[in-house]
Amino acid sequence: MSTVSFEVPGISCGHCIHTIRTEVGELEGVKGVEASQSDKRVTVEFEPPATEEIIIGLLTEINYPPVM
Ligand SMILES: [Cu+2]
Repeated sequence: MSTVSFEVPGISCGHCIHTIRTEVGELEGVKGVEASQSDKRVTVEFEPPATEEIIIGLLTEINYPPVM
């Protein structure tokens, strides 16, 4: 199991949190998603076949690109 944490400046409200949790949570291999509105961070616990690159790609696709 791996954990990765991203800064996502586009998080502005509870709807963003809900969208991110739902979309990232549906990725195969993702075991947990935490998204925080106050510090604009997304933390994901995952295992294969999910990868950091796939998670970044999905966040970018749904218009919440992480800042690395
Ligand atoms: Cu929002």
